[in-house]
Amino acid sequence: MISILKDAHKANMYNHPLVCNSRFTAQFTALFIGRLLFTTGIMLMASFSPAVSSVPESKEPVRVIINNWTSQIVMAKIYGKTLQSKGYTVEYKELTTKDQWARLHRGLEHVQVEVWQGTMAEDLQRVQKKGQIVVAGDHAAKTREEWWYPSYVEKVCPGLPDWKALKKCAHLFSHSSTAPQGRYVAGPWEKPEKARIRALEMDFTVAPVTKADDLWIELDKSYKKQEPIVLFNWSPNWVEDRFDGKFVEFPDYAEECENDPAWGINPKRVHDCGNPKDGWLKKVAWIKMEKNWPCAFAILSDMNFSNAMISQVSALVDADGLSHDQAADKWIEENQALQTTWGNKACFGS
Ligand code: TMO
Repeated sequence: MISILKDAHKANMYNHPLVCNSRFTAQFTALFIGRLLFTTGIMLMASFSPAVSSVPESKEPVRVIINNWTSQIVMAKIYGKTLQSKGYTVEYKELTTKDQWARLHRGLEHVQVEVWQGTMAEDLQRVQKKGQIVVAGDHAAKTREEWWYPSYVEKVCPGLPDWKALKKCAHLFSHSSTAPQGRYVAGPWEKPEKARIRALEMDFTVAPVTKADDLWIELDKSYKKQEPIVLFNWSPNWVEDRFDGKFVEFPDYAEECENDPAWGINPKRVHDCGNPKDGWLKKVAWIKMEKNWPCAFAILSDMNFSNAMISQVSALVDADGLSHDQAADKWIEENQALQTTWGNKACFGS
């Protein structure tokens, strides 16, 4: 069969089947149909190949920032694995939320999938002014980062979640590390907590942990003994699915609260308010990303997590014990239909 086709092909070079119809043989008919299919194939490929073959647009690694709390790490991996499935080279870089900005600005890192208003708004605004980073859209999730307590605390401190009740009960939260003052267990992210405590004249000392996991260890210890504890927490997070508790209600957030001492209940100090209650959650990229890797940038732009989705990915790790990679793989496996819609236009042509 192969030799017949070869011969037919040779003959065809001189006797085009369309011209020499009188000498048509079965061989030529077969060849003609074959050619037709082949040509159609080529034409189809030609019309798609520029977009397909250009992804990945470059072999240069796309560098994805890994911070230090679960949902961010899992979502960074979901993003990275999505790129890898399209042939991109992906590198991860562990950085604190403080250190990430200068590197994004210089293009040493390219993507941060979870920028929270409560902890990062000021830094984002500051670097955005320098023009080297862009926001690749917001997630649907509404965020909150605030002091939080398990519900049983309300029994011994009536009036919660109002902050004035907490202020009155400060002594109940006293701990060997802070006695006689109440202990506020803070996260490892820089926040003006001391300034708030001072502005609201609360009898608390900030006791920061060095990594997010330690927050849950402290919560667990107190929970088992049903001892009062107030700690930094955020939403969406797995904690709200597995523990019954509430955020403390401080005076409502306003931008002036951060820079105008006259604003708010303490006329002499800033930070006499709580964090935003329905904060944004943004995806941020290096300015040249869209040009260098349009498909990867489009995937980032389309990636959109709701509150429930974020709690779920963090619970896979913090409650169910999967590794970050396992959680990302599991999420991708269960959400393939959604994942394949990301970046479609830029990745496949239109
Ligand atoms: C940035 N974080 C979600 C830990 O508050």
